Amino acid sequence: MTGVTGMTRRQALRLLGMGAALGVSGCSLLTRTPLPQLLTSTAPLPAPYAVPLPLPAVAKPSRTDAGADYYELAQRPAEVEILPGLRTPIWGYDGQFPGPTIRARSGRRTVVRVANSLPAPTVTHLHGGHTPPESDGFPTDLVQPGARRDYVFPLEQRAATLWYHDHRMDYTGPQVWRGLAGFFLVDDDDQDKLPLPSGERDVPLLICDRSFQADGTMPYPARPDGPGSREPFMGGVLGDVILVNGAPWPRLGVDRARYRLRLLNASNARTYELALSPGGTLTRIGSDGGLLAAPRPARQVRLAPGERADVIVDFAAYRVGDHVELRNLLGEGPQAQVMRFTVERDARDDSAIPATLSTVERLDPAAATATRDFEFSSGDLGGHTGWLINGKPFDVRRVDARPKLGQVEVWRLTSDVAHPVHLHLAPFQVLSVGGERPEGPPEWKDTVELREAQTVEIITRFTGYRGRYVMHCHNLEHEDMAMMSTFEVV
Ligand SMILES: [Cu+2]
Repeated sequence: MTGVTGMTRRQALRLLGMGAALGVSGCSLLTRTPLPQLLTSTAPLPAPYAVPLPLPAVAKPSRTDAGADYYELAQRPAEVEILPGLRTPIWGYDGQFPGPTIRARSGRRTVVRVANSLPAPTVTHLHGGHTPPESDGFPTDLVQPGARRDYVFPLEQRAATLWYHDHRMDYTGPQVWRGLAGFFLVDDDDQDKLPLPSGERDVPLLICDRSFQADGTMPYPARPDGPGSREPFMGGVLGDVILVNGAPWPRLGVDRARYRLRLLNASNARTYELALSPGGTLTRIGSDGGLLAAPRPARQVRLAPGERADVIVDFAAYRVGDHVELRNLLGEGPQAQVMRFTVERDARDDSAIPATLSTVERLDPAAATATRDFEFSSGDLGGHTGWLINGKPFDVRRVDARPKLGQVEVWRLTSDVAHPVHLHLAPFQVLSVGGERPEGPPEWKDTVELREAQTVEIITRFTGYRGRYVMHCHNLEHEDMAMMSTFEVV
């Protein structure tokens, strides 16, 4: 394996990071490394907080038996009203955007039959799922138009906020952009015993950005001359409309009570730093991989593409009639606004935030049997720029790492510009960020943001299944332009 060697390399990367921070025209100054670009809408955009927050439909199993629950989802084109008065063509699971929410149970086998009625092949991945390889949505395990596939999820994993989305090689960006994403919530007995807000006060919020043409369509930048040259958007596509559960800057009326908000950044390339205005506490109780050991109050919560955070907001801290905005501190103008809560009434609240939420085992680096280095950078791919891991583009015929089943490994991830890195199969803990150990007890994650010119060390144990999986950048434009690597659990 190629590794990051010594200070010279690191100093060089730090310089590149400065370039990225000073980027002009969407490029890093020193490297010409492309940064995400805003795609500007030509449609008239609604005033913020004019549209009520929709909640995705909860899917019902088509049948259940002693061993499993069975769901059927049809991927199909549909037209929906996203901007008031305009029809927007989408591709949706069951024609919906977001797709139906699946609520499943830890340890209960869940089989999802995906039928493809779209004019293009698809792949479905359960993000955060501990899934056998044949159902994990390897990027070339295509479901052709007219075909269907049963994805089998044993769900031998703890309660967590997962999501499912398209994962087709080279086309994940456009296909998710068109609407192929939805929530998949796993519950378990341990979580059920806690007095956390539930029912109508347990609200999934799928946050993403899109742009709209005057006719209501959500165009996605074309690939002018083949893979790898989606210039100038190869750094990532940003929309100028912030959608929550598929609605632009929506509003939600709430009781003066605690709410559990399941925040998911389902954007292609936009990172959020979420905060309440006029101020307030977001108490983090869960990460990508389920409940934390203990609640962690925060003023802001940062989410890179693919990441989730479960937070509690206690609206009893406000008065009836107050408006509480959820804002993105990294956005500008309308992109700094996400949604707005209005405190409508006093109400009884039997919920609580227990001081102990769960038990999180700390993985011990001394137990690691291997340490591997992965460097995420742009590079030349024969005349055009591509996104590479250890200098190589994704190649389905190549396996870059062969961890052994049951073994603990440390993976050292280094960036040029920011990359949110997602590991399939194996939940991990962050050991260090830029050489510093993160504060607080460990959390289970499946996606971690590498900031510019940064090294993040993660530790994981490969359990459950042997076979072929991927690790990749979850900036979907980077992913589509080859920033993906295959590992095989042996
Ligand atoms: Cu990336």
